[in-house]
Amino acid sequence: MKTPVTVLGLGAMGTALARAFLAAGHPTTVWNRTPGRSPELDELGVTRAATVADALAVSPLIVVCLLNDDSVRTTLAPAATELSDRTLVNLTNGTPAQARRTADWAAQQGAEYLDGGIMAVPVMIGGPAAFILYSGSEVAFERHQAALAELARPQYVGSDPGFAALHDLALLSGMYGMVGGAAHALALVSSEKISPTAFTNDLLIPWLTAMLGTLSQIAADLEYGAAPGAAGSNLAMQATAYVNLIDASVDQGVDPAMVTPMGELLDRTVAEGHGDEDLAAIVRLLRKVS
Ligand code: FVH
Repeated sequence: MKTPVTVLGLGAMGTALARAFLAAGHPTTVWNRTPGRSPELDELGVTRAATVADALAVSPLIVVCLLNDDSVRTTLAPAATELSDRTLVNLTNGTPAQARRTADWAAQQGAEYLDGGIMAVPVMIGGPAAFILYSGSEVAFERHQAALAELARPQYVGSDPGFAALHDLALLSGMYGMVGGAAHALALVSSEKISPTAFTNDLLIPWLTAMLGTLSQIAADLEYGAAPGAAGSNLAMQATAYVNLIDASVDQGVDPAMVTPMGELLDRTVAEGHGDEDLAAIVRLLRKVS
């Protein structure tokens, strides 16, 4: 028999997780604060627990996917004694500090702890593009890796329980930078009679795709250092051109709120003497190291 699994939380993501476990043949018990949520799971054979304690009692593997850290703590605390000898996998979005605190608390209850960062939206769960980052107990990860693989490709990023959250938030930073930049780009073109769809499909996506290749170079410069004068697109030049991006936005009636901070960072980096360097200098500035 496949490992029985409990899923706490039947929001959009928890429901997708429970559905994937059920589809893979795992006996699946669920609990949700608001009872009766996601009725479609009933015909897939889910078991609904009346209380959190009941839900924890029946499975060695407990997956929690709630709104935030507060909801995880208030949900688990009253049933803490049921966590002994369980593996607690917390896929709720949170900070590294929250993950480390929950790991300490879980250890006090006699549970193994894995923190996770889901790199997918609900519809991707169980599909090939989804992956989930895990950190914390390596023993627990190896024991339950096959079950966790039913949800998404599992990627273990270290024994520090905070590392999954750190990687998750770093990846989300990259995503929000991209969608924020795209939102500003679309505001600019739609200030004229330009098709947002054609602009996005014919120009924006190919451009961003081509620029993705530069990220590896920035990372390598950061890690190993760039040769002096090696910057192909030096920051002083970029800071000068960036002013046009702000001015044109204002001229077109577009709020520059999304793009102004990057201009300020470019200016600061140049002012601190790094105008002949590439974008790795901005990373150093953000990390406040010289
Ligand atoms: N959905 C997504 O695209 C992203 C993908 C990446 C990972 N995130 C994180 O996953 C967590 C859950 O997200 P979700 O999409 O399932 O969120 P909702 O559909 O809003 O469901 C929220 C569930 O949390 C329950 N809940 C809220 N507050 C409490 C509380 N105080 N005590 C107990 N449970 C609580 C809520 O229950 P109910 O409202 O139905 O009673 C839902 O089950 C999240 O960390 C994302 O950042 C999703």
